[in-house]
Amino acid sequence: MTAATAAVDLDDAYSGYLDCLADADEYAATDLAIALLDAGVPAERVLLDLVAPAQAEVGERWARNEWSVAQEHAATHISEQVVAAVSAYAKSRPTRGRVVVACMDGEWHALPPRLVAEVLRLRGWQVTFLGASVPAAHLVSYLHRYDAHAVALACALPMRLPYAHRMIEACRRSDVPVVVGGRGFGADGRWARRLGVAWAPDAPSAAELISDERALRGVPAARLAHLADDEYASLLRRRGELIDSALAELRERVPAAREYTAAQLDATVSDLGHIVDFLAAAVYVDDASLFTEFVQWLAGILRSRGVPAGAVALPLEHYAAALRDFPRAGRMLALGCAALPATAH
Ligand code: B12
Repeated sequence: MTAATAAVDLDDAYSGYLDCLADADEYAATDLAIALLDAGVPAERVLLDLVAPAQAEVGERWARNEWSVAQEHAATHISEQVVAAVSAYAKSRPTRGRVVVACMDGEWHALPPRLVAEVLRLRGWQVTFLGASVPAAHLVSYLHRYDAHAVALACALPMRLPYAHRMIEACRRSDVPVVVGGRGFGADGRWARRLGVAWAPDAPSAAELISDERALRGVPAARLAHLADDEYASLLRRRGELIDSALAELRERVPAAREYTAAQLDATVSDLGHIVDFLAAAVYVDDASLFTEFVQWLAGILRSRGVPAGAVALPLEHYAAALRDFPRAGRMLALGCAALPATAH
């Protein structure tokens, strides 16, 4: 089979694969992937041009409130099964050193780095995949024990960047080169550059970087001098108090909020917490776009669930008033408010 035919088949297969995910039919999904492999489509293409974009589409359907959390979980489980089946079919055997692949502490998006791990395996690396939320201290002692050539760390949520930085530094102290990836570092990897760590946009680039130890180690240092103003640390200390007071104001100003069910209350507290966490991460990397992108995303998520954008404006204004003595956070909150549709205010 030529590469061109394989590409056409993969395009056709993509919509069929999404149908399998929608029907929660893991047998059909696995058969479809194995049929592609039988037809000569390389395993790497099946992982990166079928499973990966389908998972991104799953996320879009959840964001538009077309799919429930349960449907997303079912689809993700099927994709995990398919990745395992593709890996078993490929039967790759290691010819190169060990690479440890792990999610940052508090990071539960294990499937994206799993795809990276399988691509590295296909390219001959001996891969140890540690999965979701690995505590920094445990990762470091593991690296010492197994003499890793490199460690690949995943972060899907920008709000985890301060923790990611701590973890990157811990790996560095054990002298193991680090490559990072995932949506959490920004589409162009700008927050990885800010943290002074090598970044790869996708699995093939990660494989190339890992083969080039000089490139991995020769990354310009972190640029975090702004942290001297202590805004990030103070914001973290005030997290609980900020969420409590924002919730109190919401209940005072929006009568419907006083009647929230336990589930609605949970979701509200979680959203109020996410606003503080994304703001803190934006302050950490000193980039307002991290916060404004999040605010627009949150407004979109709530809009598709029938919640007006005013529900985002109110806590932003509350936090801005409470954080009057925080110039950088204040500027980011103002930009966040401005990024909301005019109807929100
Ligand atoms: C499945 C899923 C989950 C599952 C994860 C299960 C699992 N086993 O992975 C669960 C249910 C746990 C989950 C939870 C949450 N999720 Co989620 N999730 C997803 C979803 C739908 C798919 C993830 C995936 O597999 N993507 C496919 C991969 C292949 O895409 P990728 O990231 O682009 O990966 C490529 C590159 O980025 C790169 N890469 C990725 N990782 C790495 C790592 C390294 C080392 C390297 C080098 C490269 C690299 O290479 C990959 C392949 O080439 C995404 C949607 C999406 N677009 O990704 C949302 C998504 C990431 N989740 C989102 C959110 C909001 C959450 C929650 C906060 C929801 C909530 N309210 O609780 C929680 C947070 C949990 C946590 N603390 O981690 C948002 C994030 C939005 C934002 N503003 O940041 C997304 C984008 C959904 C959306 N459209 O809004 N989620």
